[in-house]
Amino acid sequence: MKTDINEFIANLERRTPGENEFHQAVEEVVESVWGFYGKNPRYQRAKILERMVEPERVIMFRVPWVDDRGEVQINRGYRVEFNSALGPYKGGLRFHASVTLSILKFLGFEQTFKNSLTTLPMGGGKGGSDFSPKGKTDGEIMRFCQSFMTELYRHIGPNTDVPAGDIGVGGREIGYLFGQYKRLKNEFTGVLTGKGLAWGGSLIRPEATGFGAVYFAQHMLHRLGKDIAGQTVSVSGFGNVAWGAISKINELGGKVVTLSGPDGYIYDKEGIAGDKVDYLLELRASNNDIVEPYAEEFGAKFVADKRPWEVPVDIAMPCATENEVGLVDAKELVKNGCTLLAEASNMGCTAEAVGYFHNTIDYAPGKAVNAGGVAVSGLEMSQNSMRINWPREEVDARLQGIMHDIHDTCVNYGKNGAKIDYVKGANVGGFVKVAEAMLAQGVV
Ligand code: 2IT
Repeated sequence: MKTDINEFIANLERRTPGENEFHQAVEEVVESVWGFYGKNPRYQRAKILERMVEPERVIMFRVPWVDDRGEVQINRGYRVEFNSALGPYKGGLRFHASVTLSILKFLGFEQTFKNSLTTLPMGGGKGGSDFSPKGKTDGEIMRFCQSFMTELYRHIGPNTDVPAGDIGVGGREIGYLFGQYKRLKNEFTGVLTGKGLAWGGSLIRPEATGFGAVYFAQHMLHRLGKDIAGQTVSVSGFGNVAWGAISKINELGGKVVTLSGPDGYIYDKEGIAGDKVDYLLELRASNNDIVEPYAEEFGAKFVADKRPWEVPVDIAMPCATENEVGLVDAKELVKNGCTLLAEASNMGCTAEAVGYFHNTIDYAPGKAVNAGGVAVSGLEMSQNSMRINWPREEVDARLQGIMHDIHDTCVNYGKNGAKIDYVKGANVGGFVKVAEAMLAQGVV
């Protein structure tokens, strides 16, 4: 090949200085597909990879709003429309103080391959704002969402770009965003997913990311002749993804012993079940973004300013945010007997941690494990187009089928002796369809 991999990465870094999360996400994919790319002159001639790392469009805008004291606040809004080879741009909106263009570009880039893996007709996109819902009132959140949508509405649409939730954007925020879109366009349409059940939402969408992640982990375990029943699991985060994963793990007979927040982690050796799972919804609705109240409510142990990976478990499922498992955490997990890590957060492990898992335990990346969320978003779009609502069993059966097929794709492209390289499997499996579609659609 004319360009070597180091040159490719060096070019990327030169063109996108300081975008560290984006570089991390691209490097992982490029390393996985480079061999395959090298054997396909058709792809090289069409500069498929070079085009894939350049978003089709990036929109950045001012979001002014007035807080409860009457003071004017200014945030920055974004939508990265990354790749539309397979369908309308699709991906969540993240509202969090840490949001930068680099983070949204890494998420939009990953989303393209994840959406391809679902087999549903969705391109990749991501957006959000550095607005933090922490400590805000419902009224402030509504006014922020309305101002955000007052600019975003002109760029999106049910056949163009269909946002959904991510960190800091749940049912409440989707409601406010949808209301403003409907008012501005005078159109009731499936422009967002994660909607309320009474107004176009799909059953299972709130649970889908967590349920799908556990279905995927079960497939990994079954391949090894194991099952999640009877296993102890550590989970990070306490939001929507953690909630769905914990519910499904309990249903299948596993036990979850940890949760975490920006303030630290809780260890509940009895297991997080029953009322304790419902309590997570209250914690999220409080807008405080701390997990410690769980320990007070249920008499569990709280460990300040630490991550839950020091707790000995059989399985780890990060459900919070990027780079939440580093090399030290990875070594600690393996040393304490953990044999499987299924990443429900996007890029939950650092590149060093992923490298360490490669030679030790079974590890699967977020773009495969957490694809159930966007998959059910895709099913919500189908239901909206048909103007019908499928029953719970139908959506769940489709979700299970999709997770099964994603696991098969990873096994198919990721064979590495007796082990499966899930990183390679997910990246190559996701890449092939996008590459073929881009090739067919010409130089656009
Ligand atoms: O990271 C993700 O896949 C999501 N936040 C869900 C995106 C979606 O469109 O449902």
